[in-house]
Amino acid sequence: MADGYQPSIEQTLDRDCTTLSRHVLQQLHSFGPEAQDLSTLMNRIALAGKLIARRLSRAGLVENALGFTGQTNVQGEAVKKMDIFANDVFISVFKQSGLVCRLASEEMEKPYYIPENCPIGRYTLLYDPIDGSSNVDINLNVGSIFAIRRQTGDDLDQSASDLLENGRNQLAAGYILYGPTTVLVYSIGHGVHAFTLDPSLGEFILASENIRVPDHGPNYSVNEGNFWQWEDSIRDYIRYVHRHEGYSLRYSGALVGDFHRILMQGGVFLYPGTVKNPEGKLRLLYESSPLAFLIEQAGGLASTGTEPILDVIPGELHQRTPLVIGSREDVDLVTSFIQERIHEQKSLTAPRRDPKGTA
Ligand code: P6P
Repeated sequence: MADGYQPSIEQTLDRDCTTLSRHVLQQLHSFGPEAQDLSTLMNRIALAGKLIARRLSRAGLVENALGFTGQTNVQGEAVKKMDIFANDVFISVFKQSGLVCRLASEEMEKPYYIPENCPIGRYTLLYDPIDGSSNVDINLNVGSIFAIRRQTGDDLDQSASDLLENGRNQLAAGYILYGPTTVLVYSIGHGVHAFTLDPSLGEFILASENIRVPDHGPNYSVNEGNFWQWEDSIRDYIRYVHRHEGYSLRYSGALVGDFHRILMQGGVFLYPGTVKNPEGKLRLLYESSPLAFLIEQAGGLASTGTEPILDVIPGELHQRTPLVIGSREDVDLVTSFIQERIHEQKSLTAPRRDPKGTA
């Protein structure tokens, strides 16, 4: 090739060649063993996303793809056929990988151990295989949420107790949004990046790098049908946004889609505790914590309402927490109403001081 050859379409080719696995290595500036592991892990997650997207795109045409299985999962929720399909896809893509020994899923009471990968596999996948599955049968967006943690110890008793750690030691976190296009958003601690599945290539191609959530946005995303089950502080916040210009309620019933809107446009998503579920509905380890990792990487906040999600140490695998997540200013506004009520409560219950000081 002549010296000084300049490919004419270098930029376009570079973009089309910036696959997920290449992007991981670029971010880590390394071809070392851990970088290669993470690159391979993300590649396998991308494969799971492609397999699930393909199934969803034909769900209405394929026998036995839609509807309920008739079973109830550990969450007490009716299980959809797509939940099981997606759950098994993630298990399959990590077989023969030598990387992932355990998978902890919303759909499985205990972690699944891949025999040939244990105990050499040093990573654990925590995931919600299909989040928002009530949307599947009506062709609305659903998602998969994932987090990768390092396995500490051999876990020979299969208690998986090392998973009961806060979310700050997640190696990677992200989600796949199955919508008009299939989008994979992830972070390995070096910013948040989005890839779009190009069906003609069968590859996720880089779409946006270093996504930053606006400090404030117009969207608030919450199921107002629970209004009467909430604490007064949350009702105070809802009354505030009802009375002030510039707020729009957007709620799809699928966390991943609602979160993606908040990430891209700003605002706040809330799933507070209710009378029925005082700890909220969303699960910490494979829903709130991965999204909290992402939103903090994007410059936003994620709170239980009283403490950062990433600081919460779960007591059990499927622990739930309330969730307030999104733009910094909007999360702060919600938590300010919570703090105000806590302060009010304290002043009401504080021992009264006798003005004469004789008490
Ligand atoms: P509700 C879906 O079941 C899910 O776990 C999340 O994806 C979603 O944000 C939430 O529950 C919806 O719950 O009680 O508003 O229907």
